[in-house]
Amino acid sequence: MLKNTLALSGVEFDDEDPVLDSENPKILLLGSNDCGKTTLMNRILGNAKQIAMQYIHNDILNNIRKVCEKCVNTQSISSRLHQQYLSYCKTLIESAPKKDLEQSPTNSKTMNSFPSKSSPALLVPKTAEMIIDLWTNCLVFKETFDKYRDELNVSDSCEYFFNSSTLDRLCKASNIPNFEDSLRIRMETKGVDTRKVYYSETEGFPKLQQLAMDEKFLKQYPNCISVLDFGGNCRKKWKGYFHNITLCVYLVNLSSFNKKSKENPEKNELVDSLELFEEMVNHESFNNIPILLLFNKVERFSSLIESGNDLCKIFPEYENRGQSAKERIESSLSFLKLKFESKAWSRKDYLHCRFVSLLNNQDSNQVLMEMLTLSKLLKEDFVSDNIDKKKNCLIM
Ligand SMILES: Nc1nc2c(ncn2[C@@H]2O[C@H](COP(=O)(O)OP(=O)(O)OP(=O)(O)O)[C@@H](O)[C@H]2O)c(=O)[nH]1
Ligand SMILES: [Mg+2]
Repeated sequence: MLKNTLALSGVEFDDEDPVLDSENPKILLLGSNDCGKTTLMNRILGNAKQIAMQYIHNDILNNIRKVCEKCVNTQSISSRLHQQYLSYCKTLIESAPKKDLEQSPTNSKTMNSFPSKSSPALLVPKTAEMIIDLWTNCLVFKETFDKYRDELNVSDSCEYFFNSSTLDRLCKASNIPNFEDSLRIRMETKGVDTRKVYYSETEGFPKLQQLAMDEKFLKQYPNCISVLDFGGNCRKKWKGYFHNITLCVYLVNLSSFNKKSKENPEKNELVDSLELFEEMVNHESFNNIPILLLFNKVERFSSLIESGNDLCKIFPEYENRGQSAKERIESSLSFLKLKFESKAWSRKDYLHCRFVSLLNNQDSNQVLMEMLTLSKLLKEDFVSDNIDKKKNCLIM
């Protein structure tokens, strides 16, 4: 068996295909952790991938715990915290889970049962009240959050989940998570999550991938592809999936330029993603295969640059040429695009770069359309009829 170990990132793969599903065209979603691969999968599925409320509660409590621990354990912060808020922090640390959530590799269509090994940490209204109070009234807590969010690796969706109306809604026993919640939750993927998804050559993906296929649905969306969502922190397990590929989507987390890589803690996350990209894109398994390079979380990147962050901390060769915030954002994005393109030295003709936010509906719809177009799965006339709509997408 041919085995190919990639030197820098530790990715191993061979020519065995564990999916045994070679009839369908295959789209791979690759990239380092937290770049939005599972978010993209959720976009493809519509809201078919239901998430149990406990997962959301666990995610919120886990994120709040990290900030509370920083507040309690750092002398200079705890001494500035009002007694009441200090006691809130201690209570929240006690009631929170101690680990980031993981999503096991699965082909099942729902995640409505909690993994049996972990005990669900539930967000009761009293706990939610403490979080809301800390978040809205405690300046020291908010400052700590802003200053240490990258170091603590809290989720990019904290602002959404710590919001009082979201928390109030999520605490109600009768409530089920909505689609927005499922897009915002952060759960690491373990291994590879493979889904069969349906599409039509003249309509693209349906708004919602149905779980029970009835005749009417299959008539409208008769074609099938496999989409593989790889866990960014399990690169050693990415073996055996790299053939019969129709399209490779490589995602980059633009907001990660201040973070350390979880996979290689001595490296910067964005640098790690760049190196991984170079190894992936130039490998012979990807010869002649279109690559869609998605620079994701562009809205968060823009706000980071606006608030004074700069790429030259990690790329000393970067010269900021912009005066206004808008110019600085554009100049940083162009720099990153060139940087990634320069790594795809053998694959220039096959590379398509886009700046997107997968939390944005319009960007996401364009990405889904582009995935099918690049995979050549749509009828030519349908593609040309729809090409104009791309003008609103962040394309450079
Ligand atoms: N601000 C912002 N957050 C995003 C965007 N896209 C995804 N996210 C969030 O970023 C996190 C990304 O999580 P996933 O999609 O699970 O990341 P992943 O690439 O599957 O990560 P692994 O499974 O660990 O490899 C989630 O909390 C998403 O809600 C975006 O465009 N902007
Ligand atoms: Mg994932």
